[in-house]
Amino acid sequence: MTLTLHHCQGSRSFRAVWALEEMGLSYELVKWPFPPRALAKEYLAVNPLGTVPFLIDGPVRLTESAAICQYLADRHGPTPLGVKPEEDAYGEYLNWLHQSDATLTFPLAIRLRYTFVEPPERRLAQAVEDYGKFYLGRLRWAEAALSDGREFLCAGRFTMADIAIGYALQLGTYQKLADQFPPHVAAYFERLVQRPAYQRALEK
Ligand SMILES: N[C@@H](CCC(=O)N[C@@H](CS)C(=O)NCC(=O)O)C(=O)O
Repeated sequence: MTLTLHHCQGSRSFRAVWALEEMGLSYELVKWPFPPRALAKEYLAVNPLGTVPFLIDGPVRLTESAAICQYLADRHGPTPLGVKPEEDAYGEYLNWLHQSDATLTFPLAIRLRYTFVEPPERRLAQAVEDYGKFYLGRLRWAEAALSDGREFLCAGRFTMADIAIGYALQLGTYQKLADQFPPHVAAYFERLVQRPAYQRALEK
């Protein structure tokens, strides 16, 4: 059964592309202009939410990027990219996966909306400034974890948690906030972007 991923360049669906590339799975990539809701209304017939990512795996449909990472590891493994409930790092792993979108990408999505998606007369400089600070403040959890010298976030290896958080850092970079990343976070992101699968995902 073929995995099909609906994707927009630079969006959260990058998490899924990166995860698929790290795992070496074969998949069909369907690309849409951003935001598809406005620029490709026929996409609403595929995913009524109008959002990406949208992963199709037989009868299974997923719309959440961090859940897709977890699903791919658990359903299409075995792979060291997943962390099992039996492992000590399991709780930490789940927390990173959820933190990546609910805590870190969320303020950037508001920022993006008021810098780029809305028409010029509805753009809000105050929201851009406030949500940029909000995001940077929320990097303190990752900064504290990484300051003990660890290479990756949890379990002593590269996992889906690094993909999920890595994209939240990539999006901050796209929004020109990288020069304000705390030092351990900045060095960690530099390590992530060296990965061949990250580079392949960017090319896709
Ligand atoms: N929590 C979801 C959010 C999905 C989402 O909002 N994706 C954005 C792209 S980054 C989108 O499709 N926005 C277009 C829209 O809302 O119309 C996830 O992690 O995948």
